[in-house]
Amino acid sequence: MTKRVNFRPGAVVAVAVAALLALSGCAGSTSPASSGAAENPYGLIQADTIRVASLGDAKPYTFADSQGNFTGFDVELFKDVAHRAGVDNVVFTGQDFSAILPAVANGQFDVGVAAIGITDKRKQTVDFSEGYLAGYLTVLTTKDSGIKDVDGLAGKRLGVVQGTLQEAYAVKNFPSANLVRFPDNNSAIAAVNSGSADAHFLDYEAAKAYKEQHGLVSVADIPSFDAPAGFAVAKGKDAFKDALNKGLASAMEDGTWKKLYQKWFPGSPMPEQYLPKAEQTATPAPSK
Ligand code: SNW
Repeated sequence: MTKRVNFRPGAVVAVAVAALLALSGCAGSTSPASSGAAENPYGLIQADTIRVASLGDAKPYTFADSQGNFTGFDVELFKDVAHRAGVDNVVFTGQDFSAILPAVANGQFDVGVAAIGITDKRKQTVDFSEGYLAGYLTVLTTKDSGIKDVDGLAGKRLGVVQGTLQEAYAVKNFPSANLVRFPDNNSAIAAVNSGSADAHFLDYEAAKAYKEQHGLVSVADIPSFDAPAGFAVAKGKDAFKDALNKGLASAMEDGTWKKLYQKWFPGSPMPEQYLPKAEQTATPAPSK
């Protein structure tokens, strides 16, 4: 039996259109919606780009420089890790801190990078990479505020950025302070400088930077080692999270993490757990 080959012009056009679509990249890297697992293994908003929700005023973790470019420890570390995961196009956008995790959870961004401490509560909203930074929460005030330690916060106006661990810590541990909630560090520091707040409670390294800039003083450093910072990703993006963890581990093991730490946090005590294994001493760092 000879099968009759039916040359229908319509069918030929349909095949040609399909081939063209495939070639033109509609099924490839630039199409957000139609990208399959093969072209977009990490399930990114756009396969060749990582969109990062971050902060413009958390120097030296994440901040926008005078040209508006994002830089800092977290930014450089994340870009290095993204490169190891095969993505070099990394776009940072500044948000209010309290907006970062919701925006990651609902898919407006691929990841949140902003010294975000990993906690069980936050894990209800997002997944986290392994930790990459563990440090202190610092109370910053003016030289003449009269506040000498955390007991001195009683009856004083203490700034916190909404949604931070500092806010939660202050609610729990500084019940006699009058908390003033700010959207970001810059507005809180402006309030301290103008006298409308007495102190601001923020991350150690950011406090150090503001201290140098405005002649402020720190009166308490509270360990936050139980909430190391991690990269926040939407729940269930396991391939993405695994790739970030793999990149992070190799950035730690080959000394890149250490180099960036020394660049951005000169003189600060170095958490040992992120150093190359050969450089870790036998005695583990205290966990509190
Ligand atoms: O818990 C610490 C961690 O140990 C390290 O010192 C980096 O900062 C923290 O993750 C706490 N960071 C705050 C938070 O997660 C504020 C973040 C911010 O202002 N960018 O709420």
